[in-house]
Amino acid sequence: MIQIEEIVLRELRLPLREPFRISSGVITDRRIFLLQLRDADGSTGWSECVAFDRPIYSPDTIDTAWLAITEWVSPRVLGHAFSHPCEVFPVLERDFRGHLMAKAAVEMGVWVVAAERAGTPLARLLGGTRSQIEAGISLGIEQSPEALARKAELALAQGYRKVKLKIEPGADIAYVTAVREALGPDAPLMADANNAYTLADADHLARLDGLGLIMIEQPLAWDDLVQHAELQRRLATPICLDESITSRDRAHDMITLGAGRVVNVKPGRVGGFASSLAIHDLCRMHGVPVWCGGMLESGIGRAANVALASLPGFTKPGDVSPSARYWARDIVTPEWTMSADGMVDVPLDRPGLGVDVDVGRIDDLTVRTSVLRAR
Ligand code: OSB
Ligand code: MG
Repeated sequence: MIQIEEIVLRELRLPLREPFRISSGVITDRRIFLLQLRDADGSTGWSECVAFDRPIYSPDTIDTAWLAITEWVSPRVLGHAFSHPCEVFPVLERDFRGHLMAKAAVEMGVWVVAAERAGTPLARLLGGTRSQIEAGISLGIEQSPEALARKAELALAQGYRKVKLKIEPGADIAYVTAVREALGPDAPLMADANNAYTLADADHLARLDGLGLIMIEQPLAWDDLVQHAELQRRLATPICLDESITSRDRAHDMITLGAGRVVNVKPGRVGGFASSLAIHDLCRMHGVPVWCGGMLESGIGRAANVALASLPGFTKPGDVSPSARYWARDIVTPEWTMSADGMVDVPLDRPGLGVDVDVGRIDDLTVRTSVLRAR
């Protein structure tokens, strides 16, 4: 039995080494939202709520997630006994719409506590089978095609097994072409538009077909499936859905409609690990590859992603860069690193997240705290 008695919410500021620009906005100072859960026996687990400060990716924000966790999520978990962390998500979904990143943060924290209690690495508790995962890099929109091509060359030289380019109208064909020419015909390249296009751009997007992309991620609206299906019929490049896949049901709809051929799974976006596992299992059954995306997480959220990416259906490199790419200094030890051939080790030598959380440094960076307890 797992019974969570206390959840401590904290917000910290962690400046990104470089601003990260996607079509819908730019992220500079990352506001980081951390949770520390404690159960009745004193086992603790950390988790990260991956929402941004503004709703530029999904409707969730740090402030709405803080409210949702305080008012509606934590009361359904605190003081309640669960025999397995899989039982948490259904309890959070009952008569409670949306707020998936808030639900995910708590649900994933319960998984971490359960792994700690069982003396099992989180990756193993989730059903992970790999001891290393393949790393890809996601490159933000740059000032010029040349600037982007230089970054992409560097990424390939560092060993990354996939290079993802953020695109938007005005920063697409010329940018991807410059990178393709710099990297050569065989380099594993893809693009991510974060909803910057409409179906009216189908002919324009079809020009990407000549550039050998492994996939194009979420070109159309953040909550669309039907128009993506129409676009997929007009593109040779496989569409990968990110924002639109918020549940196993939406993944099923994607498959039924032919709205995409690949899924980027982010546990925060879909409500946590149980939902991620359901999407993984469904996609695997249908032969649809999945891979683990990123949300510019600190080392705590990254640990969750690495554990998830160790499952067998995660057959393409994730958006998982080492700590040093994002931060001057991460809040975990050891920091996340990548080998020269683009692999990240799944920590399997210890229970839980597999990294030490630097509580002293977190204390120094914390700008607000709230302690929630079972009543
Ligand atoms: O769409 O995957 C995305 C970052 C911010 C918002 C949306 C996305 C991303 C990334 C970054 O691609 C991935 C990472 O954490 O490195
Ligand atoms: Mg994306």
